[in-house]
Amino acid sequence: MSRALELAKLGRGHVSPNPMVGCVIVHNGRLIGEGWHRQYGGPHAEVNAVRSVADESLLPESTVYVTLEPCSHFGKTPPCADLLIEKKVKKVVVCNDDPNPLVAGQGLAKLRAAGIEVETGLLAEQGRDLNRRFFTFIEQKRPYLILKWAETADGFMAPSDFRPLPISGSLSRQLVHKWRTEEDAFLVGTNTARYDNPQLNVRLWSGRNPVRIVIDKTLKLPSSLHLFDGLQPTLVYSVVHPDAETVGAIHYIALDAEADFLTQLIADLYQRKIQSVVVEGGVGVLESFFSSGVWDEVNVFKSSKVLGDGLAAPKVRGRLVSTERIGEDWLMTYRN
Ligand code: AOF
Ligand code: ZN
Repeated sequence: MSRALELAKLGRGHVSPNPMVGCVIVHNGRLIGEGWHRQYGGPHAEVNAVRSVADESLLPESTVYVTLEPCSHFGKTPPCADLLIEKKVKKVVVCNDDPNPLVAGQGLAKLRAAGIEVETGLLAEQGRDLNRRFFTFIEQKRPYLILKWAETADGFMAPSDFRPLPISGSLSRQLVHKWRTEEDAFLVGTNTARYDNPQLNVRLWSGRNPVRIVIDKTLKLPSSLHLFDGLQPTLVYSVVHPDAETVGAIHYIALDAEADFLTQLIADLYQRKIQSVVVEGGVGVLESFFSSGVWDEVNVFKSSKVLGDGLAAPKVRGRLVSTERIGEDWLMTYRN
């Protein structure tokens, strides 16, 4: 199952909003096949694993290790449970049950009804951690929310005059670009959009661009900003009515000024099937997520630079789960 989890990870950045799933097939203690869900809309892990087996006559004496309950529904592909039944595999060992209402136990029930031995819960905690975005999205009906910023050794996020000043080092910046290929969307507030003029695209890594999200409540941001270059899907949230709902790749969404802004924003992102969002700042937006209590993870790049004065970074909440050296910075990760 450890191997299956490793394989599952190879789908990162390619399968959202589907989960990352890996599968290995073992005959008499020998690995005879393996596969993973490589691409959204493509074959599931079990299909790829079965296809990789050279001698299918071994399958009735084999055990299938799969990180997610085999599906029972006709989605973009036929049900994996049916495939395993058709191949008459002996046993199926599963890491996590599939919370997707289209499956939710029916895959396991189908296998058992066909006389296949089924075991569940092997390395379940690792599996849930790997697919925490998928589980949060399905179970809580909202994207997985990651708050991220860089701060100086003395706790400042920017100089007081808003002048853009790199705080984290080049390796940290490269890591953030890698994240941009893996997470569905990156969000910034009005001041960050205006003063940092971020592009929120992928330049220092290779992979697909994320969706950009900008909060511009009164639609006052200048159209000359990179965010409005139309080069990648961009969602602009306001509380005033836009002139047009869609301008090329830019979508304007007017929320109800009387209702809670973040609650509506998060619900809208869920409707758009955005499974994970990295909130990049600024301080006001980060603080509002902290106060709402609706967030999952914090990533802080702590630099050794000292500013002496400036815009104070938010006070971190949550429990520290890891500390990692990234070039000259420390990356501290917290979970809610
Ligand atoms: C599996 N094996 O490798 C994956 C599964 O639209 P579809 O047909 O691709 O179905 C997507 C759903 O199938 C997804 O939401 C999840 O419930 C399950 N994913 N199931 O048996 C896999 N990726
Ligand atoms: Zn499937």
